[in-house]
Amino acid sequence: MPTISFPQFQRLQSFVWLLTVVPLFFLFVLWSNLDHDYLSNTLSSWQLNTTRILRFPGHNVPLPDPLKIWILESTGSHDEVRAALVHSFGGIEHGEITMFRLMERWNITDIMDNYTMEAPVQSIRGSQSLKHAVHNLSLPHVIVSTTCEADLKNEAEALRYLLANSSAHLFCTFHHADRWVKGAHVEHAREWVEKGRIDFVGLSKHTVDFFVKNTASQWDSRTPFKARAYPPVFPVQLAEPETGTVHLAMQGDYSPHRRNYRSIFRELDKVITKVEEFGDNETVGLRLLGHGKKPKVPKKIKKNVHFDERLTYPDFYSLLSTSFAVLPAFASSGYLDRKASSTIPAALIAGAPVLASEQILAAYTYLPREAVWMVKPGETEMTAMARLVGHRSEYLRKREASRRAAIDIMEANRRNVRKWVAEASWKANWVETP
Ligand SMILES: *[C@@H]1O[C@H](CO)[C@@H](O)[C@H](O)[C@H]1NC(C)=O
Ligand SMILES: *[C@@H]1O[C@H](CO)[C@@H](O)[C@H](O)[C@H]1NC(C)=O
Ligand SMILES: *[C@@H]1O[C@H](CO)[C@@H](O)[C@H](O)[C@H]1NC(C)=O
Ligand SMILES: *[C@@H]1O[C@H](CO)[C@@H](O)[C@H](O)[C@H]1NC(C)=O
Ligand SMILES: *[C@@H]1O[C@H](CO)[C@@H](O)[C@H](O)[C@H]1NC(C)=O
Ligand SMILES: CC(=O)N[C@H]1CO[C@H](CO)[C@@H](O)[C@@H]1O
Repeated sequence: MPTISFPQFQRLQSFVWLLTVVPLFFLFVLWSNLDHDYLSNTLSSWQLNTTRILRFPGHNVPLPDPLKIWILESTGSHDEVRAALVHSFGGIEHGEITMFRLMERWNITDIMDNYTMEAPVQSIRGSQSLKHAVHNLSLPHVIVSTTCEADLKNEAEALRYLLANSSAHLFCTFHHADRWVKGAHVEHAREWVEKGRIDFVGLSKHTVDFFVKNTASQWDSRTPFKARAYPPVFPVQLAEPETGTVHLAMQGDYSPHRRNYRSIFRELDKVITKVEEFGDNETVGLRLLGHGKKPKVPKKIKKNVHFDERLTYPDFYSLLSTSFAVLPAFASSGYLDRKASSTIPAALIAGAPVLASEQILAAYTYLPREAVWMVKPGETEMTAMARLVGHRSEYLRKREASRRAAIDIMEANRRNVRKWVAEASWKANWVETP
């Protein structure tokens, strides 16, 4: 029988020792980086990578009861982002939401009224009343800013009051990752950064990356902060789709700077011809759901192009939900690095497949491949559509995958938001732990 002689054993032992210590060392470095180096915030993708910050004890952190949440929107825009934030923060047990918003548009409240909430919206007020509320109401633990670029300016006085006179944590949702190098809103936000009381929230991982790497890296302070990725998705009741027309949809501002209508119109023919080949009396409808100055439609395709203007949100999502494909048709590459397009979450909310490229999937990491139509390299959006219009059973699968993805994202959002708030509670010691 072979025996392990002493020297060999010793070598083995030191090898084992190395095996244990080296990974522990790297793990230690990784953890401490995740906690202290703000560049690590690129890891805070929506996929729960924040769980890797192990020093923070996560779910065991107690939250105050009640947990007071103020949701702020001072510009009268970004209704969908507000609706999503209300749904996600509304999942926190023992929460109480007070909403300060400039206005309600296009019946978005009909959608929000249908949410199942742990944290009910207890009162809805005008955003201008925030400056009184800080004197009259009991102060919040959490402030959620929907349009942080503007809210920090419009409600600067009230927010500075909260910074000085409460322990509230600010979730600052930014929309333009490139507009945070300097300015009054940046100076204000950095006061919160210095106190460790702000999380920046971007609407897709790519905008968070841009914010952290290209924008905040120009600040002259290295105080760590967290930046989170948050896909703004919320539930709506959807009608069952009809058949007979192949609906392609584009949504948003009709401005040519936002969507590339020209090339879509030029090539819509290809799809129409393809559908006519099937001989099933089917037609192609290109629905443009939006507002603004309408683009000029070539005569040839006039009967195929429909402008659905100024729809209420419930109508908008039910119309979008019948689309065979939602076309992003980005007119600028900004939607792939510094801005998050509302088309992608809108399609998921409506449960309709997006026509996506590899670049779109890489930027919008929450969009699963099985829920989209893929444009192949070298194809235009319309050549891809002409290739795909016949794939009806695949369409049903993709529609299902899109609906499934929305549900998964909403659940992940509620879990993530709860965790972010728990981290703030832990840092601020809102609940004394014995
Ligand atoms: C929108 O809301 C208003 C007020 O609640 C209501 O009168 C109207 O019918 C709604 N419109 C639609 C299209 O649902
Ligand atoms: C709200 O829910 C009710 C009941 O399910 C439904 O009839 C109604 O259409 C929903 N409203 C919206 C705007 O989703
Ligand atoms: C709150 O305080 C302001 C002044 O600080 C006052 O004008 C207002 O009437 C008070 N009450 C309410 C309900 O806002
Ligand atoms: C904090 O509260 C005190 C007392 O109400 C007030 O005088 C002070 O202006 C507040 N701080 C800020 C920055 O608003
Ligand atoms: C096709 O459409 C025409 C005119 O709308 C109609 O008369 C015909 O019955 C339709 N054919 C089929 C197969 O649906
Ligand atoms: C940016 C990043 O690191 N994302 C990772 C988050 O976690 C998931 C699952 O652990 C990884 O697949 C991602 O790559």
